[in-house]
Amino acid sequence: MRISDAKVFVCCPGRNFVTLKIYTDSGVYGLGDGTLNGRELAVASYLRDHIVPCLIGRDPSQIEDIWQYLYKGAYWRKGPVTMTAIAAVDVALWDIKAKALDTPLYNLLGGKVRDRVMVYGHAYGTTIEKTIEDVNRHIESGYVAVRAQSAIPGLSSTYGVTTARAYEPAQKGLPAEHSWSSEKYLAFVPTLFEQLRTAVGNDVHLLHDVHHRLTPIQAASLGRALEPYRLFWMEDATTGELQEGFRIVRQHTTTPLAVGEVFDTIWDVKLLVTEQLVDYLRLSLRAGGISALRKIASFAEMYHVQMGSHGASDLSPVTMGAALHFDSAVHNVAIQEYMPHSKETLDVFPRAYRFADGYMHPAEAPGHGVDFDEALADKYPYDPAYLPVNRKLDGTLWDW
Ligand code: CS2
Ligand code: MG
Repeated sequence: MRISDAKVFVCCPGRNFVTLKIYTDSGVYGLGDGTLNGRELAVASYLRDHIVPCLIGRDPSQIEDIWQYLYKGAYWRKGPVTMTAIAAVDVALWDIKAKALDTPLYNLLGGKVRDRVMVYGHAYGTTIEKTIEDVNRHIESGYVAVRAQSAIPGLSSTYGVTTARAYEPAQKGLPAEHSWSSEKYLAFVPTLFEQLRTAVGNDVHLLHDVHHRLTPIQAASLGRALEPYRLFWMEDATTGELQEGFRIVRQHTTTPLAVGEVFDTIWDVKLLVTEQLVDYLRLSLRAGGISALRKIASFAEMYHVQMGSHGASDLSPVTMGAALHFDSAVHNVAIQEYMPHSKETLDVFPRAYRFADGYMHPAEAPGHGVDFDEALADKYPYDPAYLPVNRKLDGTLWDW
């Protein structure tokens, strides 16, 4: 079998997605997700202009060799654009291999180690009461793990909180500017979780995302303040470029720590893993695809670190579908983020994975089980949208 062609599609069914379709001379095709929120066209060009011409004529079964060729052969390694593009190729090739062998993808990764994948949903509210109501709504619809975010009193907007039933991480047009105060945030969050834990009891896992907004010592103090409420994890408590920063957080708190949605390679987690500075790694397949994430998971397993991959709605259903095969087959996966896509998005990506009672089930069809409706996608052209930028109350660009 040979790769006969590959095409890159950029569409905006509610939000922007980059989709790679790799065709073979046997008629089997594979799909990969090349979406990088707010930088979609950079990945589309990287794929179209620099990768696709190198793929034609190659044997699609040589997934590892193609991965190494794209990573090492470019000379310029790592980085979100490169690793997202490599991920799109890698996932499409695993899809082709599994379809060619007529089996669900999880079978090529060692087979299922769990019957279903625990997911966490996103609850939020403009007040503590509304946040509690939304957590309860999630529990009633079956969720056993819920992330809770609440508007911070005194700030005009809070990332991850909206009055709409679903929030979209990026906003249309040029980046919006939000204000930020670590002091107001730190004074508020322990009260949120105190009231939340009292309201919902002990049976549900509660999670919280700090979005990298704190310094290590601030993150340490928040972790300590949240200990009585027994979080499943505190996510992105501080930035991860300086992995040593997590030593400060770790030495002061027993609140479990998760990080990694912005990481791109195994090198980004080396110290975090070997020094056991975090409990969960949140890299998604965007970080180099299944081939890369398997190695990261095996490395983490040696150090009692578990996986809990990023699953925001700015990763396309192709990433979710493929991630569920990874989650089903990899032993040290603990949980998967699940932020449902809009109806327009789901219509463009017919898929066979499903949610039931707080858990996700991977597709049982051959491959990863997610398809792409090109004709429908064509009706939704690219529409620029970006994540907001944050400034501190004195106007300084927030730097953590
Ligand atoms: C968030 C995301 O889901 C999460 O944990 O941090 O909303 C994240 O901000 C976006 O995926 C960024 O594109
Ligand atoms: Mg996050």
